[in-house]
Amino acid sequence: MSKYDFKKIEQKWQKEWEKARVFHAADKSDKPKYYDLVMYPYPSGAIHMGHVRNYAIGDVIARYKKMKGSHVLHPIGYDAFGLPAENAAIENKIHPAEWTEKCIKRMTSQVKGLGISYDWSREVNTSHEDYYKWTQWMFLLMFKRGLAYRKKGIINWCPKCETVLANEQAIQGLCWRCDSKVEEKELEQWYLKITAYADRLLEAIDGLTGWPENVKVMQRNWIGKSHGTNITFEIEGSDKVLKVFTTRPDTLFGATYMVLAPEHPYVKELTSKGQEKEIKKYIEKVKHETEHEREIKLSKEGVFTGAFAINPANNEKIPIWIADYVLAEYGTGAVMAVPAHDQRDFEFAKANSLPIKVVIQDPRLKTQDLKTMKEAFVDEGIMINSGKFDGMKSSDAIKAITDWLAEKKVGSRETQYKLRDWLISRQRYWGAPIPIIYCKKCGIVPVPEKDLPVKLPKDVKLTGKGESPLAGSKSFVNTKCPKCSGQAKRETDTMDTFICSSWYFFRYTDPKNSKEPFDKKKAAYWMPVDQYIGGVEHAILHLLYSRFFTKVLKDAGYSPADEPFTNLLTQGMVIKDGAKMSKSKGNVVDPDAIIEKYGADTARLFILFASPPERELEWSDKGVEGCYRFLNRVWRLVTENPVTRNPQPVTRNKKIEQTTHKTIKSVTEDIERFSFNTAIAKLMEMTNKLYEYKNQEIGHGSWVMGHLLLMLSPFAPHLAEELWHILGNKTFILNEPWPGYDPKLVEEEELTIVVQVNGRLRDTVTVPSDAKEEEIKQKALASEKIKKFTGGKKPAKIIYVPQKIVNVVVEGKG
Ligand code: ANZ
Ligand code: ZN
Repeated sequence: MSKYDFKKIEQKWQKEWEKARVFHAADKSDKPKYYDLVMYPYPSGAIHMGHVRNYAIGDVIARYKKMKGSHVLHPIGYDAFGLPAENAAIENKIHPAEWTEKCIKRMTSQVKGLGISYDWSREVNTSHEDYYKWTQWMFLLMFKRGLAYRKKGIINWCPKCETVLANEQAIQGLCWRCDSKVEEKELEQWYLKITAYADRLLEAIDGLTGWPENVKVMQRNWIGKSHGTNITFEIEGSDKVLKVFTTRPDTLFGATYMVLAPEHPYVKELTSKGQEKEIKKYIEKVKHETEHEREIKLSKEGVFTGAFAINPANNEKIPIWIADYVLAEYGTGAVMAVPAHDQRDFEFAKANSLPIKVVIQDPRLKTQDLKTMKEAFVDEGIMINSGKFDGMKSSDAIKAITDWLAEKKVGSRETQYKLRDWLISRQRYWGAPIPIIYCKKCGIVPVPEKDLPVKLPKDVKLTGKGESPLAGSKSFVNTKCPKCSGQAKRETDTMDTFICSSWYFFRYTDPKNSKEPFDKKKAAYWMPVDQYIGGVEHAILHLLYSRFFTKVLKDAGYSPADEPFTNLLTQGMVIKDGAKMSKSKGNVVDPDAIIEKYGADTARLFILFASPPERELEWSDKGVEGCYRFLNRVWRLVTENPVTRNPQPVTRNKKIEQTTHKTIKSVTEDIERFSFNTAIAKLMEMTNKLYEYKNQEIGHGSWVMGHLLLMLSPFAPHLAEELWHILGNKTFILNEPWPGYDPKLVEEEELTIVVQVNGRLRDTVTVPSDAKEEEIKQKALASEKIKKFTGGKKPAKIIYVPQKIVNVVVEGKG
């Protein structure tokens, strides 16, 4: 059997499309705009199947929307700064810029080979001066608005990457990039004040109706807003006071001790002579634990400081301890411990023989016996041992006790967030230099906008060790103060590359602008992104940062949109033999090999057919083979049909026409809900039906086949384009309107079937005219009336008179 020459066809149309600029998006149009965006890739060297999947999904949407009459923006570019290029460059002894360009060249040719409808004229490269100039501009905007600041702090340090990580990049205590155990260090660093936007970032999540629920939950948890009360405790024999943050002020009467984080500023002066040695030893011990380890730690170790606090509710004297389960950076870094009602405190009290006092009665029990109590009672209940609050519901006491404390001026309502400011300094070379100058006289001076970009120097030695490589370039470091013209030094850290990707979707709207990061009007036209597609691994980092940047740009008058991405699709992973495709697992299928053997159309079709976009996709060589066979069937159907040579409409074939209309309806509906796999299945079905007429002149034939190709084109664009032209069309298929259908022709013809039990009419059922025998029998048996007459017995026999009667025979009754 003849196979179609995919290589020739695919190359031919990729050239033709480029020549005719079919994918070019003009800045304006009368049509409704549609901004379709896939997460731009990191130029690692070669694309993998995850990329192919991402781009194939994005392309179906772009092509479909365009044919549906939208003015589509579908851009691509490279997230080109970053550590891997720097490391690879060190290893291969070439400059990261050169390395990156090489990778981009290769990947671009691979992506182009897929025939994705990108407007390449809008390509961005974040490592080019014309881009990072504006990344630096974004930093200055943050600085101007009081959202960029420098502070000394405890930071996450990856010993392997030799750089600082943002909180979000130390995932469960491991480096997000290399999985090394993260260490803590104290360094002076630049931060972006994302916490100033915590509330807005949180509140707007409810409005993201086009986002998957799990991503929204992750963002909410990351921001971690919690309402509670700050309570002030006096310290015995000191004029200092201790503040705690609690979400359970109703348990105040049950606070039997306090715990400070080992880093709490009061620890030193609160520690009594006798406890000094032990406290010191403990602090030394926990110094190297990361925050995450501390959060999940189960050991309930701590040390008594020797000092006591006074519980403001009942004036009881309670001991002050330190323990690593209290985090320095959350709340006030101190807690009141209520072991009867908090499980962590309960375990700590048991382990250290501290008193436990029940102040909330479990409504299911008469009394709570401390001796037999096995765990804390953490639910709501009735207040006891709590003075004038006894008898109250604990949920009401939260407010009542807070009011009472406020009156006594020892408490106030408080809101806390888990979200921290974003640490953006990186001690690496391959990133955008932070545009800041330090002057002895003037202090911190931002680089004036006219002096941007602060260019990366070339005379730098990359070692991958310790300090920022920029510090080694004298010509870079030494400069003049923009204010006083005196000798000054440049900041030598570069920015976290997540800053580059926090605004690239704005740049696509105006990628060549040399006067501004982008033109406000152009951004106003295209933004927000209508559909964003990418991996769920970006659910927190990239998506939260992009939302933050968009809000700042809106406040500064640059963005019309408050949220960057109206709809978000998180694609599933590509797996093989049950595991994620990865080099380390050795189960990678190289896209190049598949394209070489079957062509890009087959690769795209398989990836879209094998699984709905959000789900995992299990690689299957047999599946690929099947998709290839299908495309060949379409090829032969069109090329070998007599009508192809004689496209004059002959007599119309009502049945085929109806099939076509039905297929249009369901494929359209499937694409609308991104159910690409079922859409493809319907095209396969239609092809099978047309095969029954393969060697006849299908009445109305070129119309039918043309419609098959129009619908196939978002999935297998090269083959569709070639056959479209073979049918005699002169236009590009992408410029054709998406086909509509005639609702009258889509209506199902139905049959009414009589259902009998033991020969007597008991019910009727309606079924589609083309329903199969088995389907009709099942429907008859499912009838409630019939069930009543059969008494639930298994029928002895079912007689079927085609298109008329189902007779159910049961023994005994009936
Ligand atoms: C007393 C208490 C009694 C608490 C009780 C809970 C239950 P979220 O919801 O996460 O905000 N806490 C406060 N600051 C802390 C810190 N720096 N490190 C560790 N734990 C800290 O949790 C707030 C609760 O976490 C606070 O309420 C406090 O314990 C603890 F029956 O105070 B609670
Ligand atoms: Zn100066």
